[in-house]
Amino acid sequence: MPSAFPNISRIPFEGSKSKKPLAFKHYNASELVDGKTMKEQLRFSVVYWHTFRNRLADPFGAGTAIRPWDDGTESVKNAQNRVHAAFEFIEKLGAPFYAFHDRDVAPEGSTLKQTNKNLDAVVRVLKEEQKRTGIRLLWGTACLFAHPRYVHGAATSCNADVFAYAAAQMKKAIEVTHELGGEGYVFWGGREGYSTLWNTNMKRELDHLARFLHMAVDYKKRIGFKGQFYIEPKPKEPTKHQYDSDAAACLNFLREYDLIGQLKLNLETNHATLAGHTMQHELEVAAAADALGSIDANTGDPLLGWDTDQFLTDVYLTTQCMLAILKMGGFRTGGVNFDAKVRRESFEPVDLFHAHIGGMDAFARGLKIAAAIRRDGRLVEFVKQRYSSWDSGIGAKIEAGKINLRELEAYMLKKGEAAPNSSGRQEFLENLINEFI
Ligand code: XLS
Ligand code: NI
Ligand code: NI
Repeated sequence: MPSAFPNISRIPFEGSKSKKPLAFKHYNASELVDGKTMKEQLRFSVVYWHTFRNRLADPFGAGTAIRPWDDGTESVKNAQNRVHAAFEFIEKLGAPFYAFHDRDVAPEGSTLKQTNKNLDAVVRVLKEEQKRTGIRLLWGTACLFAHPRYVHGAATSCNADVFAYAAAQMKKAIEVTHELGGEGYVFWGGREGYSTLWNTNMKRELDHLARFLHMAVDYKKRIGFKGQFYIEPKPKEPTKHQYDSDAAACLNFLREYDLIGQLKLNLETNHATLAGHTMQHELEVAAAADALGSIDANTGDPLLGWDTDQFLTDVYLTTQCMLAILKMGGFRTGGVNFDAKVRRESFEPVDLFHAHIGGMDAFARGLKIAAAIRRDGRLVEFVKQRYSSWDSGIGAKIEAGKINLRELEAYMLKKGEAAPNSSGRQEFLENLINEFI
């Protein structure tokens, strides 16, 4: 097969003084930060769907992407050829991982049997390429939202046969992920939600979603798949309301249906925005429940109303992400997965490199800045001091559950008034963070 990117060689690290566009200025894979190499800390992953399948259409116009290696057909042969282009790209970029939906890598056939056969034919090539390059699968997933059969959802469809089809498709996708040594498997609730409550039995749909996930957990154990399961919150798009709307809603759902501990969260920056939260908020919520698993890195556009999934280049945001990741002791099974696409106007193959290089450099800076903030210690110390009234005296007694309402009343009646508050020092802290950026 001819090279898909003949004029591009392996992207080197050149340092911050470099003016070469196809070089890393900050991501130096082998450099140690906080005891691990950048490669180990960041665990970058390239997504198959946006990077190799997205035609760059928008709601107002056709796709613009020029992808010379792709013949534009839905044949298995074309899908197999595309694998070579994908691995050439990921290898030249130097990302250690990739992620896919079953239908990104192989075309749908006219029956489930034929579809599974198509998938197997492409998985063979993926396996060969993983072996040749050492690139690994961060996570796999099933596309349970694109085909018209999923118009009313998959696990939450009103049509029981659709649930059965989705279950069979998911079973196969878990098997394939397992076969490829995948480190995880993601459940993003594509159309698991509603567009109007007039036609929806919400309780029944949620029960079905839980049943679906329990089946997945059981099957995972049965086949000995050791990868991490993740649930990916998103509040809307494509449905008006998605059941997995944000980190808190996901955790509540997992607890209610006795699934907590079985799934961690895969948090996407732009989904946090869509939910009306910050990514920092979502990260904190997940980490507090020991459920922070992986990150889908991207961003929306403040002036556009749809899920643009642009590459994340905001160093302030990557710093917040990496602070949360370092705080929990680093990624275990997850990574920084670029669930992002180039813009419609950036249609040449080389733009895929510019986009990923920018994202990787932004996260490398975020990592280095976050590590420096932690080494400096002032931020952590400030927060620690802010809560020091809980470390002894009345605070310690409340935390330990050693005091009741009557005793608290007696304490305050004697004291007369609460101790004075200290300033929250928000501006001081913002300035402190900017010292490092
Ligand atoms: C869509 C989601 C999707 C998941 C994988 O908004 O981000 O791409 O990451 O199904
Ligand atoms: Ni998304
Ligand atoms: Ni995503």
